[in-house]
Amino acid sequence: MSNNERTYIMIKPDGVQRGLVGKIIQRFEERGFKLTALKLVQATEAHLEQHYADLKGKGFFPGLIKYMASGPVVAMVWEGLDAVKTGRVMLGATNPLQSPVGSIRGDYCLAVGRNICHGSDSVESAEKEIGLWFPEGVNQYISALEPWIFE
Ligand code: RTP
Repeated sequence: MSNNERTYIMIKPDGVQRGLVGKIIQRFEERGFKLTALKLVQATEAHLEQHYADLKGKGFFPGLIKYMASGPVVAMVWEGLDAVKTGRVMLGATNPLQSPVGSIRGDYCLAVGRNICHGSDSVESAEKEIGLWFPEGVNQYISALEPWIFE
Protein backbone atom coordinates (compact mmCIF):
# COMPACT_ATOMS: atom_id res chain seq x y z
CA MET A 1 0.00 0.00 0.00
CA SER A 2 1.50 3.34 -1.05
CA ASN A 3 -0.40 5.27 1.61
CA ASN A 4 -2.55 4.46 4.59
CA GLU A 5 -4.78 7.49 4.92
CA ARG A 6 -7.40 8.18 7.54
CA THR A 7 -10.59 10.03 6.76
CA TYR A 8 -13.35 11.43 8.94
CA ILE A 9 -16.78 10.24 7.79
CA MET A 10 -19.91 11.45 9.56
CA ILE A 11 -23.50 10.32 9.16
CA LYS A 12 -25.59 13.46 9.64
CA PRO A 13 -28.80 13.59 11.75
CA ASP A 14 -31.05 12.92 8.73
CA GLY A 15 -29.01 9.83 7.83
CA VAL A 16 -29.36 8.54 11.40
CA GLN A 17 -33.09 9.35 11.54
CA ARG A 18 -33.75 7.63 8.22
CA GLY A 19 -32.09 4.42 9.34
CA LEU A 20 -29.17 4.59 6.91
CA VAL A 21 -26.37 4.01 9.42
CA GLY A 22 -26.01 0.31 8.67
CA LYS A 23 -26.06 0.77 4.91
CA ILE A 24 -23.41 3.50 4.95
CA ILE A 25 -21.13 1.54 7.27
CA GLN A 26 -21.62 -1.54 5.11
CA ARG A 27 -20.40 0.30 2.01
CA PHE A 28 -17.13 1.32 3.70
CA GLU A 29 -16.63 -2.17 5.09
CA GLU A 30 -17.31 -3.86 1.78
CA ARG A 31 -15.01 -1.46 -0.09
CA GLY A 32 -12.18 -2.70 2.14
CA PHE A 33 -11.65 0.13 4.61
CA LYS A 34 -10.80 -0.44 8.23
CA LEU A 35 -13.07 1.04 10.90
CA THR A 36 -10.72 2.77 13.33
CA ALA A 37 -13.20 4.71 15.50
CA LEU A 38 -16.98 5.15 15.79
CA LYS A 39 -19.37 6.88 18.16
CA LEU A 40 -22.85 8.44 18.31
CA VAL A 41 -22.60 12.12 19.26
CA GLN A 42 -25.12 14.87 19.94
CA ALA A 43 -22.93 17.80 18.92
CA THR A 44 -23.31 21.30 20.33
CA GLU A 45 -23.73 24.28 18.01
CA ALA A 46 -20.34 25.59 19.17
CA HIS A 47 -18.67 22.31 18.20
CA LEU A 48 -20.38 22.29 14.80
CA GLU A 49 -19.36 25.90 14.20
CA GLN A 50 -15.77 24.78 14.68
CA HIS A 51 -16.24 21.85 12.29
CA TYR A 52 -17.71 24.14 9.63
CA ALA A 53 -15.55 27.20 10.42
CA ASP A 54 -14.59 27.58 6.72
CA LEU A 55 -18.25 28.16 5.80
CA LYS A 56 -18.93 30.91 8.35
CA GLY A 57 -20.42 33.84 6.46
CA LYS A 58 -22.30 31.71 3.91
CA GLY A 59 -26.05 32.34 3.80
CA PHE A 60 -26.82 28.70 4.58
CA PHE A 61 -24.48 28.57 7.62
CA PRO A 62 -27.06 29.16 10.41
CA GLY A 63 -29.43 26.60 8.86
CA LEU A 64 -26.58 24.12 8.44
CA ILE A 65 -25.62 24.40 12.13
CA LYS A 66 -29.24 24.00 13.23
CA TYR A 67 -29.68 20.94 11.00
CA MET A 68 -26.47 19.34 12.24
CA ALA A 69 -27.46 19.96 15.88
CA SER A 70 -30.99 18.61 15.37
CA GLY A 71 -30.06 15.05 16.39
CA PRO A 72 -27.15 12.72 16.92
CA VAL A 73 -24.51 12.12 14.26
CA VAL A 74 -22.36 9.02 13.79
CA ALA A 75 -18.70 10.08 13.91
CA MET A 76 -16.30 7.62 12.30
CA VAL A 77 -12.71 7.24 11.24
CA TRP A 78 -12.01 4.93 8.29
CA GLU A 79 -8.51 3.97 7.26
CA GLY A 80 -6.92 2.53 4.13
CA LEU A 81 -5.48 3.20 0.69
CA ASP A 82 -6.54 6.66 -0.57
CA ALA A 83 -9.25 6.77 2.09
CA VAL A 84 -9.86 10.53 1.71
CA LYS A 85 -10.37 10.64 -2.07
CA THR A 86 -12.16 7.32 -2.30
CA GLY A 87 -14.38 8.30 0.61
CA ARG A 88 -15.47 11.45 -1.25
CA VAL A 89 -16.18 9.44 -4.40
CA MET A 90 -18.28 7.00 -2.36
CA LEU A 91 -20.26 9.89 -0.84
CA GLY A 92 -20.92 11.62 -4.19
CA ALA A 93 -21.14 15.36 -4.88
CA THR A 94 -22.23 17.84 -2.19
CA ASN A 95 -25.48 18.36 -4.09
CA PRO A 96 -27.32 15.03 -4.49
CA LEU A 97 -28.58 16.28 -7.86
CA GLN A 98 -24.99 16.00 -9.15
CA SER A 99 -24.25 12.73 -7.32
CA PRO A 100 -24.05 9.69 -9.57
CA VAL A 101 -26.35 6.77 -8.92
CA GLY A 102 -24.25 4.24 -7.02
CA SER A 103 -22.83 6.88 -4.66
CA ILE A 104 -24.31 7.21 -1.17
CA ARG A 105 -25.91 10.60 -1.84
CA GLY A 106 -26.89 9.56 -5.36
CA ASP A 107 -28.77 6.58 -3.97
CA TYR A 108 -30.28 7.88 -0.74
CA CYS A 109 -31.02 11.62 -0.81
CA LEU A 110 -32.35 14.54 -2.82
CA ALA A 111 -31.48 17.93 -1.32
CA VAL A 112 -28.14 19.65 -0.63
CA GLY A 113 -29.44 20.78 2.75
CA ARG A 114 -30.21 17.16 3.73
CA ASN A 115 -27.34 15.25 2.21
CA ILE A 116 -27.00 12.62 5.00
CA CYS A 117 -23.22 12.33 5.22
CA HIS A 118 -19.91 14.19 5.41
CA GLY A 119 -16.42 13.17 4.32
CA SER A 120 -13.11 15.00 4.73
CA ASP A 121 -11.94 16.79 1.57
CA SER A 122 -8.16 16.47 2.13
CA VAL A 123 -5.68 14.62 4.32
CA GLU A 124 -5.07 17.84 6.26
CA SER A 125 -8.76 18.45 6.99
CA ALA A 126 -9.16 14.76 7.90
CA GLU A 127 -6.48 15.04 10.59
CA LYS A 128 -8.03 18.30 11.85
CA GLU A 129 -11.54 16.81 11.93
CA ILE A 130 -10.38 13.59 13.62
CA GLY A 131 -8.76 15.73 16.32
CA LEU A 132 -11.95 17.77 16.75
CA TRP A 133 -14.35 14.80 16.96
CA PHE A 134 -12.04 12.34 18.75
CA PRO A 135 -10.01 14.45 21.20
CA GLU A 136 -9.60 11.26 23.25
CA GLY A 137 -7.59 9.73 20.38
CA VAL A 138 -8.40 6.90 18.00
CA ASN A 139 -5.48 4.54 18.38
CA GLN A 140 -6.30 2.97 21.71
CA TYR A 141 -7.13 -0.45 20.27
CA ILE A 142 -4.49 -2.96 19.32
CA SER A 143 -5.91 -5.15 16.58
CA ALA A 144 -5.01 -8.78 16.21
CA LEU A 145 -5.90 -8.37 12.53
CA GLU A 146 -2.72 -6.63 11.41
CA PRO A 147 -1.71 -6.16 8.71
CA TRP A 148 -5.16 -5.19 7.41
CA ILE A 149 -6.21 -7.31 4.44
CA PHE A 150 -7.80 -5.18 1.73
CA GLU A 151 -7.30 -7.11 -1.47
P1 RTP B 1 -19.57 18.08 3.86
O1 RTP B 1 -18.50 19.02 4.45
O2 RTP B 1 -20.81 18.01 4.68
O3 RTP B 1 -19.01 16.75 3.45
O4 RTP B 1 -19.98 18.75 2.51
P2 RTP B 1 -19.07 19.21 1.34
O5 RTP B 1 -17.62 19.34 1.75
O6 RTP B 1 -19.39 18.32 0.20
O7 RTP B 1 -19.66 20.66 1.06
P3 RTP B 1 -19.40 22.06 1.77
O8 RTP B 1 -19.34 23.07 0.72
O9 RTP B 1 -18.27 21.98 2.77
O10 RTP B 1 -20.77 22.27 2.56
C1 RTP B 1 -20.99 21.67 3.79
C2 RTP B 1 -22.42 21.29 3.93
O11 RTP B 1 -23.22 22.45 3.94
C3 RTP B 1 -24.50 22.16 3.38
N1 RTP B 1 -24.75 23.06 2.25
N2 RTP B 1 -25.92 23.61 2.06
N3 RTP B 1 -28.04 25.16 1.06
C4 RTP B 1 -26.90 25.15 0.41
O12 RTP B 1 -26.72 25.74 -0.62
C5 RTP B 1 -25.81 24.36 0.97
N4 RTP B 1 -24.58 24.26 0.49
C6 RTP B 1 -23.91 23.43 1.31
C7 RTP B 1 -24.46 20.73 2.91
O13 RTP B 1 -25.03 19.92 3.94
C8 RTP B 1 -22.98 20.44 2.78
O14 RTP B 1 -22.70 19.08 2.88
